[in-house]
Amino acid sequence: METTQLSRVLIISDNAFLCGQFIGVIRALNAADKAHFDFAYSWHNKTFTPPAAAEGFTFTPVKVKTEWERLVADYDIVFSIHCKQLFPPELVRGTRCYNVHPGLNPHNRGWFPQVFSLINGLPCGATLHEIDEHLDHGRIIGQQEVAVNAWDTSADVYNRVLLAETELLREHLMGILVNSYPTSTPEGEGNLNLKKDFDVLCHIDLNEQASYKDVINRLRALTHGNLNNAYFIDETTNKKVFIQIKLTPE
Ligand code: 0FX
Repeated sequence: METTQLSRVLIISDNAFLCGQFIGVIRALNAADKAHFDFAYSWHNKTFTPPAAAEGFTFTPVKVKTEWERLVADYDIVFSIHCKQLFPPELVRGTRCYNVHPGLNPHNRGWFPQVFSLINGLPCGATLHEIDEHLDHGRIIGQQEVAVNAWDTSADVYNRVLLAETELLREHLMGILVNSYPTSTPEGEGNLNLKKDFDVLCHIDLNEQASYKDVINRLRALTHGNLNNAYFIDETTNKKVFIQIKLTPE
């Protein structure tokens, strides 16, 4: 009897919502297509709780920096679904690696893209791409820009981006699994933001001069639900005072 080797696919995610969405996309695949693949799930971030959609699945913790050799040996395809770890070059070269990124590469690559888009006006959206040795940089498989309204906060735009990421996965997953998909080169190197850039933005210097437009953009970029991002230091108590903005279109 002929036996066909299953392709082994690893999904590494630190984002429960998107991981749940991805599981939904996999579930919706045609049963005959799906039968050729064996899916496994990993995470790293200690605060990660597997989504309800993953009930009954096993999530194995992984450290890609030290475990890349095992991953290369064990998996044909590795997906980063908002995995907070940077894939080492050995992993990227050793097996097919893909990233779902909450930004429109090459604009505002890196940390919290929509936050920076709300400040610098660069386009924002979602990108599904091959992982290369640089951050959010590889060949692009699919992209979707999202609209940004004058009254949007970071959370409003981010929620749109998550849906765009899900759409991209739905559209391109099968092509990636069977290793047959077109790609395009990103339009240049763009710009890259790191967590430390976000941290700098959060500290509002009360003596800084700026236009109302810039102030409103910075505060809406730093308003994300109830998270404490933007703050100034109260001179009397030396305590941080956190700021959120509410914008209501008529
Ligand atoms: O998973 P993720 O949406 O994405 C982040 C990076 O932005 C992304 O480039 C990277 N590929 C991925 C692995 O990690 O991040 P998150 O779930 O920590 O945050 C989601 C949003 O929440 C973020 O875009 C802005 C907002 N946020 C989050 C934190 C932790 C804040 O406004 N302040 C915060 O302190």
